[in-house]
Amino acid sequence: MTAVFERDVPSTSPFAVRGVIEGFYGSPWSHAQRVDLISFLAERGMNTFVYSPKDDPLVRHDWRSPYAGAELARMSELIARCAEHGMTFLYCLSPGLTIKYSSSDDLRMLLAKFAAVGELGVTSFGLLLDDIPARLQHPEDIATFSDLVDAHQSLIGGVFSQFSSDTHLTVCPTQYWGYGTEEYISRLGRALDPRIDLFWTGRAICSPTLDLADAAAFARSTGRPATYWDNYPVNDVAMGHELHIGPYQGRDPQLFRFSTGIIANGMQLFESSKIPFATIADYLRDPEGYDAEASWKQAIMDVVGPENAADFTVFADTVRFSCLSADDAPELAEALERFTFELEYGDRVSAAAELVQRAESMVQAADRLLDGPVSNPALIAEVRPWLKSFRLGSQALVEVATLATVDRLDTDGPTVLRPFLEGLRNARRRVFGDLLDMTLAELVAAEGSPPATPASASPLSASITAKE
Ligand code: LTM
Repeated sequence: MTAVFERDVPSTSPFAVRGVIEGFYGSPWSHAQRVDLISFLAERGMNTFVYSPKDDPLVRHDWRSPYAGAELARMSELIARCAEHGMTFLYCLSPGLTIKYSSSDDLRMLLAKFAAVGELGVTSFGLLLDDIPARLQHPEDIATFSDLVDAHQSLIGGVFSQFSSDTHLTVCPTQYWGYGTEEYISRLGRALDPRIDLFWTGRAICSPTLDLADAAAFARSTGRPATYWDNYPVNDVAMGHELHIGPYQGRDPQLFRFSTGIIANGMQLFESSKIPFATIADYLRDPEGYDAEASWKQAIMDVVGPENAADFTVFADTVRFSCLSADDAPELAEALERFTFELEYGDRVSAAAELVQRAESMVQAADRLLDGPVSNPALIAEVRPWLKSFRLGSQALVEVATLATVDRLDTDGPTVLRPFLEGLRNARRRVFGDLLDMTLAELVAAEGSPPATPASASPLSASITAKE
């Protein structure tokens, strides 16, 4: 890609921990992407890369197996790259699916794996106990421990007691979201050495807001400030049809008062993740001065490249939905509200002309991004399915406005618009969200409309399948 980051990065931030976690389910990032990410984050004042791909067998299912050969060499290089940039490489293991808490062999193997990575120069480790059985499973564990908290206290204590004083441990508890005052987390927090940090995702797994009062409650209840594992922009598992490229928002500007910092979980879509990552870096550098929209505009410029930034922004404004934003397509929503009102009470023809113009420019933006040339082809390849839905939806809007111009929306709308609605639904990509679906569904379902004549059927609707 050609975009270059040229702004000055102030070295001060009120957050001690500022970074990204590769902590999603799905295909892990490639080695080259990780190397690229480390400099991308460092340039923006981030200081931590957390290595914890859920589907890297050596992190989770095969946590006991050592690194060797090419995998060892790649791990060494990542660690060296982080060191070059003054960044912390936080290496995590997720043994909770198969570990026997009462087994001294398992504890020994866990320590051996951490020690082997430690020999490569790592001094920050993570013990991740998220997404594992919430009850003890092995009969020996049930006989040894009173409950999961007891077992976790023993495991974490057993690991931490073997660490040297310059080695740092962060734990992801099994209950990693909520009020922070629930029994598991408060008991575990009170039992652990205060030097151990705890990951916490906020009120929810994917939290719309991170509030100061919640952060204070967590700190009071667990005896330490939270290290936020912020599940944004991650879009794994059931969120796979969403594209999370909107700006970071909903985080209290004074969160640093009760937290060590924020680690953002990425999407498998690596290039796309850089847009929200850049805004997260801006928030972390200066949370009180952070302007989400200005930061987003700059992030798009940096990641997409100036040549395609305007087109991309038109598209990106229609895929804003995420746990951080209930709005799918704010600008278009406003335009459609105006159009609908004018159709009923105002100047139908000029309202329709305005919508035709907007929708046609959306189609043109989609065409330019889909057909290229573009500055960041890897990014466009990742978002291509969403771009195709964006183009299809924009074409549908051209049809809506064109039919409105000749006052044939009620009569011809159902036949002309049905293929668009079906095409968008079949594509299963969240673009425009409910906004366009509801608009089209209403028009398609309009009662008493005679079938469209061949003359009024749009050539666009006939070409939908071909274009796909
Ligand atoms: O959030 C945590 C602590 N664990 C997992 C993540 O690995 C996953 O990426 C996110 C989003 O699905 N949810 C989790 O529960």
